[in-house]
Amino acid sequence: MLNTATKPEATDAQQELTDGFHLVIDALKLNGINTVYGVPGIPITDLGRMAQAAGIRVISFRHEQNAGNAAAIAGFLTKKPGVCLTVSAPGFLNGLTALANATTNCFPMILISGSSEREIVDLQQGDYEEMDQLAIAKPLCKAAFRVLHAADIGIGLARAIRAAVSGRPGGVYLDLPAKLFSQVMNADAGAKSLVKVIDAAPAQIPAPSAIKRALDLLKSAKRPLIILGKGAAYAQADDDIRALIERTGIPFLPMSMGKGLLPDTHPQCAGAARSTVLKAADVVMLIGARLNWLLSHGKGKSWGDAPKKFIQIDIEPREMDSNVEIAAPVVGDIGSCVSALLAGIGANWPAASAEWVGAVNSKREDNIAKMAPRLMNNKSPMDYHGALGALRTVIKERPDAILVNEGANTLDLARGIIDMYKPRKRLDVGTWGVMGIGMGFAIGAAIETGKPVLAVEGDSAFGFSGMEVETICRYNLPVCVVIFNNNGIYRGTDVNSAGSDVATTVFVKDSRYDKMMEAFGGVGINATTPDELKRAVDKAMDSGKPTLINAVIDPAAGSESGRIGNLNPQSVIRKK
Ligand SMILES: Cc1ncc(C[n+]2csc(CCOP(=O)(O)OP(=O)(O)O)c2C)c(N)n1
Ligand SMILES: [Mg+2]
Repeated sequence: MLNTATKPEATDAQQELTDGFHLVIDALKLNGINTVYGVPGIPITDLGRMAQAAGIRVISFRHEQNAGNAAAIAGFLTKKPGVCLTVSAPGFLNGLTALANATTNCFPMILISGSSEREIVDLQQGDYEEMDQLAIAKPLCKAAFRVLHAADIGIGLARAIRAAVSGRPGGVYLDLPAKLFSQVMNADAGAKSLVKVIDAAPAQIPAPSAIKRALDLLKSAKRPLIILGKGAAYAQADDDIRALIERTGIPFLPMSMGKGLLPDTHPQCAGAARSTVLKAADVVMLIGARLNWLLSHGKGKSWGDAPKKFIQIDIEPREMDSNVEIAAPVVGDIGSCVSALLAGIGANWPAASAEWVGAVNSKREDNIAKMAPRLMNNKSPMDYHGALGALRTVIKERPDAILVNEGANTLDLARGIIDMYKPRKRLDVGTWGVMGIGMGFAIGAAIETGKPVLAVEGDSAFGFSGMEVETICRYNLPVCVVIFNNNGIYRGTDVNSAGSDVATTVFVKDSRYDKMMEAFGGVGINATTPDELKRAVDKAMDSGKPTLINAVIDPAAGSESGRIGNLNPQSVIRKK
């Protein structure tokens, strides 16, 4: 049903009217967008109220970046664009970081921002929150549109939805100037102007010749490897991906957010033998994974000297040859590509060589065995391994729970230690390694899935979005935040060699983050041993109550920048 207003003075030919506010809401609903994340203010406060009154769930945040991150992860989890609604200039800029991050990570998202009066903005006459938002957004997202007339709202939203989800998904900016909202038009004409987007992300079928080339290469491999990226998780082609891997018997390596597509405990999972398989493989098939810095650009030391050939499955043709030559590009959506590969493989595909599979397995078993005792230590204060050993069991016992993870050591070690069992259950810092996704992702995931969320956060990482614990309490979300409190960034032990200020990487010692949660009526717990931590998390996950656990970690346990310390530039004249 369209929302309508009746013009009071209309008499004979009484006209049903609608306006920009109602058309935006109707257009969202028509396209199945039932949740919006945002922060209210001029000119979108009433839009939020009216959307809520019209049955859209409007989740109000404390900062737009977190609302934007919630929208972005909603897009990743549902394949529908997550919508973030912000005010002009500063609110828009706060949301823009999340939009740019969504674009980099290929998450479909639409940032809708109110904006100030075009006539004044364009003459730079100093309007309230003046900013040429469209121009600023353009280079940071996949597409950017502005709607000036109420009659174009339907088309504007349709274009935004298509741009966000079709082809390689990404962030879209939609600029709605304040004046648009109160523009009035005939309700029938308004209803007709709306567009229900049909087949927003059309299948992109790979060429049969590309499939044949890929299979020929794969068949010739002696030491094949499949790498699963977050694109593979996004595709929701879980059964076919699993069948492809199991029928070929090829070892697979999941990227961080590709974890759980097949369980990390699957006999073909090479996660615990990563450095060995990257070096030794002769044919590598990338499924929704890019050869960016996270895979050392497909060359150099981590890939070893053995010659390699790549098969790459990606929806974006320009991804091919981005870093190294791709011998067999397969361009199409991952679902269609994997199903075509499966059809080509048929029933008689030769199993991967026992020698190769055996070598990978023995390396993996060695590494797992080496790690095992460290995960069982019950030290106090905890080290990362002891604390993560406890959380690993929590997820093993609750494979449906969603794990959000950010930090440096807290991220890198959790990624390796906590096994995932189901697809799209691990949400983290992604391509940029950005801090600040924590509470936004946790809230978005809880709202979209209704599943319990465990957010494992470095104390620094948490600080970027920490105020949203109030939002978690306000909406009574089943989120358990565990803060790995080591008193700082990487370590809590740095000292400033000059002056009286503390070192740049340390925080107030022995802070009690659990008290923050208590301030808003949630459960706060201070845990000093892995056993205590496990008990507290179990309780939180079972009760579904908003909980924050301050996990006391040895300030000396971490290392600089976690696993990527090598990326720090070094001064050669550091010590005079
Ligand atoms: C937006 C943003 N700002 C800064 C950084 C740099 N950075 C990387 S990790 C990190 C925090 C690491 O500390 P913490 O979260 O406490 O994890 P720990 O290593 O101590 O476990 C920072 C600030 C970043 N990645 N993103
Ligand atoms: Mg820390």
